[in-house]
Amino acid sequence: MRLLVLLVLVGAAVAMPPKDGRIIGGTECKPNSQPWMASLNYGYHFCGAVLINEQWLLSVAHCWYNPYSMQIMLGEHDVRVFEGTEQLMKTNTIVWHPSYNYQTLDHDIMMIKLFHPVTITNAVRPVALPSACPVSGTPCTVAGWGTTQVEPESSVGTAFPQ
Ligand SMILES: [Ca+2]
Repeated sequence: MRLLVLLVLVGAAVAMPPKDGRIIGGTECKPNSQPWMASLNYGYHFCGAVLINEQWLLSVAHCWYNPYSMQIMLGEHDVRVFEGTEQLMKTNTIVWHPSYNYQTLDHDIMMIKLFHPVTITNAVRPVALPSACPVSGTPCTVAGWGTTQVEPESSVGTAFPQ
C-alpha cells in the first residue's frame, strides 16, 4: 500500500461528501513528498496520522488502539517494504477529544504523543499548520494509504488494493 494523495477543493468536499465516507480517485505520491504522514499499525497499517510537531501526532479518535501495542511509522511510502527512510515510534500517551462520541463520531479527534521526538529528515517533518480556517474553495491535499479506485461489486469487503 503506497501513500496516495488527492487534491480536492475544500468547498467541494464539504458540499458533496462521498456516499460511503471514502475519497476515491487519488494518485500515488512521489515518495516522501508528504513527510508529515504517519502510519498507525499493529502488524499492519490500519490508520493514518499527521505529525504536527516533533513529538505529537493528530489522528481520528475512532482509530484508537491499545497504545502499548500500537506502532507509529514515519517516513513511510510503501508500508509493505523497508525503504530506509522509516522511523518506528511508540507511544503510551493518547488523548481523545473530551467530547468524542464513538457512536456519532462527533469530535472524532485524538492526539498521540511519541515516546521520543522524531529525527527531522527529508522523509519526516511536521506539517505546516494553518493560522486560520481556510476559505471555501481553497485547494487542499488529502493523503493516506487508501485505494485509487472503486472496487468492483464482486470484491466489496475485500482488503484495499494498493
Ligand atoms: Ca516502507
